[in-house]
Amino acid sequence: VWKDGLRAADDDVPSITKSIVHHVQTSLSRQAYNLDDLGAYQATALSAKDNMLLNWNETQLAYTRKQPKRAYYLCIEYLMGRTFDNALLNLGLKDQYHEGVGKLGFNLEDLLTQERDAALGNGGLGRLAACYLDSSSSQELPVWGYSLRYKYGIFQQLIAPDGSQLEAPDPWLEHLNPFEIPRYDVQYEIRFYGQAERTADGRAVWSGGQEVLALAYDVMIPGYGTKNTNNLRLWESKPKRGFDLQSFNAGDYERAVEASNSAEAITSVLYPNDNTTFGKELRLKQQYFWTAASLADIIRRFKSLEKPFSALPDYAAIQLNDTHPTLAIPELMRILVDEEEVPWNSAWDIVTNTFFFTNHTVLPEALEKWPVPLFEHLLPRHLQIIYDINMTFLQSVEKKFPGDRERLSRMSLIEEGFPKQIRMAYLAIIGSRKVNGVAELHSQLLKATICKDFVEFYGISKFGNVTNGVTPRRWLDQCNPGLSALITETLKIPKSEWLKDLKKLEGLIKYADDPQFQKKWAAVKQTNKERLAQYVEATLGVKVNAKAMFDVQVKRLHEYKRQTLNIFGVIHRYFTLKAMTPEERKKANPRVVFFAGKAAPGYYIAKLVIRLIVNVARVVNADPDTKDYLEVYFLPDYSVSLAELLVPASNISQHISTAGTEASGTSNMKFCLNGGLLVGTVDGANIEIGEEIGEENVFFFGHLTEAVEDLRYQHTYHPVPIEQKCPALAHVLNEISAGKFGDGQTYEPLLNTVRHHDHYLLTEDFQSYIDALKLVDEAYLNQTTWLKKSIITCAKMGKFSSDRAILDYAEEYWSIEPLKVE
Ligand code: 26Y
Repeated sequence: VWKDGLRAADDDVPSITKSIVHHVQTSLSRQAYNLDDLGAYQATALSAKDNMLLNWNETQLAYTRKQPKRAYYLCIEYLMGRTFDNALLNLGLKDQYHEGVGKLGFNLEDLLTQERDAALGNGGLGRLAACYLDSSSSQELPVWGYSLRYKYGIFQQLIAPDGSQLEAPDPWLEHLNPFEIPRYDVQYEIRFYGQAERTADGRAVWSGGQEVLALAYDVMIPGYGTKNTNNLRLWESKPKRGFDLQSFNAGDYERAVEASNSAEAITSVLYPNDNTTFGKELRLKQQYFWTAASLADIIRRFKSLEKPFSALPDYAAIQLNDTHPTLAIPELMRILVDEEEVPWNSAWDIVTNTFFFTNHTVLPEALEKWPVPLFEHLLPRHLQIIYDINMTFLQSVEKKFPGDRERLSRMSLIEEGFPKQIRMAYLAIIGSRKVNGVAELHSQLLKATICKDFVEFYGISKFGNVTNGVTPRRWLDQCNPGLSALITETLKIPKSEWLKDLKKLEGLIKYADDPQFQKKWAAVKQTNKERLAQYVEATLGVKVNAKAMFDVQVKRLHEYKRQTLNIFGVIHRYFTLKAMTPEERKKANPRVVFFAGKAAPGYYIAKLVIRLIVNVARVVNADPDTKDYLEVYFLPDYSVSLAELLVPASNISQHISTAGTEASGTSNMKFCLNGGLLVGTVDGANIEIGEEIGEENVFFFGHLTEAVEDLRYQHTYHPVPIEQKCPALAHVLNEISAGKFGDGQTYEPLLNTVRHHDHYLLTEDFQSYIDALKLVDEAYLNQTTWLKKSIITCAKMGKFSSDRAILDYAEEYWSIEPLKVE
């Protein structure tokens, strides 16, 4: 029913088809009779968007009216994946749209795959942010996300004929993006460079330099089973003045557009680095551009409430997701002190009650530090402010620990050296109300390492833990509709109930031994494996044995994540199978090993690992002796959408980082939620997964965190040759060197990282890894006990819903409350 000329779809099928046709003819100005899937997708998505918009408007109106305290989630990455399917699910309109689209001669499933992933992130950090937005809306919490509208997301990964990774741009905005709304009325001016001159009253005037515009784009975040629809606001950089008219008139067109190009460069591309810093000025520019625009927006909204600035912490909590938005701290000081004339100490009080900081890694190479000269050139006023914060802070340290000069230099925001560097993590710690890690072990490690001095200074209560979570909407219901339906049918409660209260999955435990239920459970997994096999056939042109056990490791390529351990294990398995008689082989457990993941373009060793995997796959898959027992695939261009195919299809997944290096991991949660069993080290959230589902259902192996430091010490000062320490691994490395998988020379730099310092302790963990995989094989042979493990694993994953995590942040950190939109 059309309520008025502009009003779009209602939720009955005739209105839906009507609104789709309306968009075909108006928004797309095309005709229904010669429409392709892309056009049909766009029109259908626009129709769904209209539905979301109504909810979005009502939500924002409710927030404006009731003025609740809000939380702002600042994350420089949001790995959203596709929006359309999730929107239909959350709106509860999937069936209606399926039917409506069918009436127009299209298949909804085909239309869904027309959408390009919004891949504005690298990995765990960005995907976590996306899950948290879904949970915020679903839990009816007033939370807004802020980030950048990168014109190009994470690069597309191609595999060259020699097996190495190639990168291509990701022009995800090439076609119309139906899910974003440009807000031409929301723009802020952002300054860079120039001069900062202190004035007598402790304030300063920052002038000159470059000014660019930040333009807002809004992305609606619908909640599941609620009207509440939050907002993700993305900033695009634009030149303040279109181009330099003077140069233009003088005929110098290049110069005329230079300034505009430099402004647009800021949000042109996502940096493809994950867990390693690189210190480029453009990246610092991105960080400031984003935090300054977001703060300007937050402050404008706060000012409309007409409250004194001292009330800011009662109306806004700002979450700093890792150190990337830490500039928000000196920026808020600048706004308060320089622009709003708030006295320095009052301003600092406001700041330290408004911000919250989450750390996502303990790897030293990921800790951001900016060289003072670069920083001073780009943000002269902010450097002054940081120096002032540092001085006051160190005075208070001196007061608490008189005469402890070592401590002062350890805790200083400025690291001495050539050049001096600003320690962003320390700035985030001292500028925030509370600090947390993302899994129990990680939070413990933080307190014992990076935060140690700060724990001694502030006391332990400033430091907490919020274990990560994942949204069961996308990571179960959406990616695994078969399992979702089976769960609903078995629990005999509406799906909306357990999807919002994931502990309800425990109701499955009593069926874990039931042969009928087990049979259905196994059938769902089999269907998912066949779906993946079809994808592999369609993309790589090879047939996968879907009867074999599917073994999956998908994540960013990084030495600490040890994809090397996996591929060396595969090679070991291949040699073992090769050495068997055909009769012996028949007893082996057939296995298909999948890898996927991107390497940072400049990360040489990680790229070599990809090359090795691809070439091992070539040799192994071509061997008729072992073909029935072992296949290996590297699936190119890992993405959220590919994960949605892989996660439901795994029998086991591997999370095998060196103990103490993976802060949490979140794909471990996704695989287990879908009934895949976990092979992993005692690290990150693996530990808590083990606690929840019972260690008898997890395949743990490897050294514990406590042992790592000693082992590394041994490796440095008392190295034992690898032949002696781990002959099986030595054999694998020697065969690679000898050219078994293509030119051995190519891999020497990678092999040497293991032979020499072995920082990630492969030689120490290899044997126990192989042993763990043997246990997996034995367990898999008994399908009854295996299925029981699989069912219990899923049933006990309730803790890892991102709803639990976001409610924890809301209550223990941000002090915000749900506000239901009626
Ligand atoms: C400084 C810059 C180069 C940088 C860019 C991206 C540094 C770090 C990152 C990304 C870090 C990241 O994704 N960390 C992951 O966060 C997940 C969510 O908390 C964790 O589950 C995962 O263990 C951790 O590696």
